[in-house]
Amino acid sequence: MTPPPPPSFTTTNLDITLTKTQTQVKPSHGSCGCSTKTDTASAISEAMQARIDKHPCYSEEAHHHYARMHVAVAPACNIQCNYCNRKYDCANESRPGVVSELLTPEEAAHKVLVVAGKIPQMTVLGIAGPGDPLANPEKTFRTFELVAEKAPDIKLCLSTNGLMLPDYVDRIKQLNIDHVTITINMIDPEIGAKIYPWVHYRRKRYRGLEGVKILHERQMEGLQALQEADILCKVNSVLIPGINDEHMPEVNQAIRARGAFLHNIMPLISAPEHGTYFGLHGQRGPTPKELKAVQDKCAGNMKLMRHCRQCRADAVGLLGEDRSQEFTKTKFMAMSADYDLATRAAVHLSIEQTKAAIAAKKAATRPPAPTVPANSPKVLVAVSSKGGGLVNQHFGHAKEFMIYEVDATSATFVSHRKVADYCQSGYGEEATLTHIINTIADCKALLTAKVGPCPQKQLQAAGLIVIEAYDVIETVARQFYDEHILVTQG
Ligand code: CLF
Ligand code: SF4
Repeated sequence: MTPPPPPSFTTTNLDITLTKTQTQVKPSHGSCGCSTKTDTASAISEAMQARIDKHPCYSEEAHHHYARMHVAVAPACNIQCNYCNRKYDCANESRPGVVSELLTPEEAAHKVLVVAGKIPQMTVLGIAGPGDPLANPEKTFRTFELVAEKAPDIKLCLSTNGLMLPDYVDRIKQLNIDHVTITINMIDPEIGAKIYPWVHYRRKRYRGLEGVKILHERQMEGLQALQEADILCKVNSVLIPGINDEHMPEVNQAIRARGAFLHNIMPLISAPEHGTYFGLHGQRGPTPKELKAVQDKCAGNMKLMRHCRQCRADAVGLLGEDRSQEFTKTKFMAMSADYDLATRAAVHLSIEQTKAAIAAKKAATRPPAPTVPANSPKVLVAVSSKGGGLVNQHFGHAKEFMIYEVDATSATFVSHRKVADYCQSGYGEEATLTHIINTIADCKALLTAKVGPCPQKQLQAAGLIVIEAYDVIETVARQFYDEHILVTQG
């Protein structure tokens, strides 16, 4: 069989030499203080690193290179969240307002083998809905069993509201599901009562505080049990301004104490057209600034996930790219399952070589410590990237920008911001450009592979320095900082 082409960014075709930047490199100063800084005080052990290396959600670095897919096999749910409308997928791990095609475990397993053949960098299968996977245990576990039998190199991942988790930790362990997400929005039931109107537990419906207490106790018990079973646990928390925003550091503290590996604080998305209780009652989501402020408050305590894309329950591809429409039920059922372990291993090796080349480039350009002033200001920069950890996308093709916080010693990823596609069929839309500029107006610079003269002028008029480059993101960010911020600081 002819192996499929490797991903578009490999050591063989990656030009990681700075080719087009408009800035000048200062020969003696160097340019890169590429951050290995994380949101956790403690470093990750080698063994732990190996467990998360190819998981795009658990490792920020992996998300530039490896993809995940979800299969929608779990329709039922056992609680009600005020940000959820049962017409759509579970909003705990999905973008609200999206409906997935429901699959049987057999259909789902076939889909996984098809996708694993066509997208060999897909390394993780997640089950995240459209309801709660553990409210549908047989369908969920049957799917995992079928996939584990046929595709042993795919990591299994599960996302749940936690109500039934304590009952299934043994089964999760037995099936070698190494990554579990629990959505925990509160540890104070009084706050929980504003989020959850009812809970259905052991054939009985509990309303208000009574139900929330059960949910809270079961979530804590489940989290503890995962720790004892040595299963990696990520906690998702939906940030709801005025309800749990000030409470979030307490949630962070509690989950950390029970061994959670990663905290993903994600914004509430509530539009009236989604028909959720919050959407219909005017409950707003946080602004990017509010979200970042809460994330920063929790960042000292444990590792935070900031690259979540709130994907669909049938998502396919790298985080941020949506290839689900290539694999609708009609399409994938007509495709053959070309899963091949050796081909996949070769592609993964090529990705690892790319990662090593990027790491070497970063290390080689690190600036000497004495040149770094202690009190350098932090600034935000917006980056257009189509993956690989590179500035490698034309401004006009960006559907989202990666936001990095840069100072004299580090360049740290902080969030993504979605925008409408400016360059539609080659014609820039004026209103779209205004929207994009407003979205990144708090940034000092735009780092992009290329931008046309017209948008460039308007970006500059809005106060952004435009840097055209094709290189490792942190390298370009640090170079921009050294040449435009450090010099102005004197
Ligand atoms: Fe899926 Fe979730 Fe597993 Fe990832 S998603 S079940 S942990 S494989 Fe990832 Fe998507 Fe965010 Fe979820 S970006 S919504 S955190
Ligand atoms: Fe909806 Fe998910 Fe909450 Fe269930 S757990 S109500 S599916 S958001």
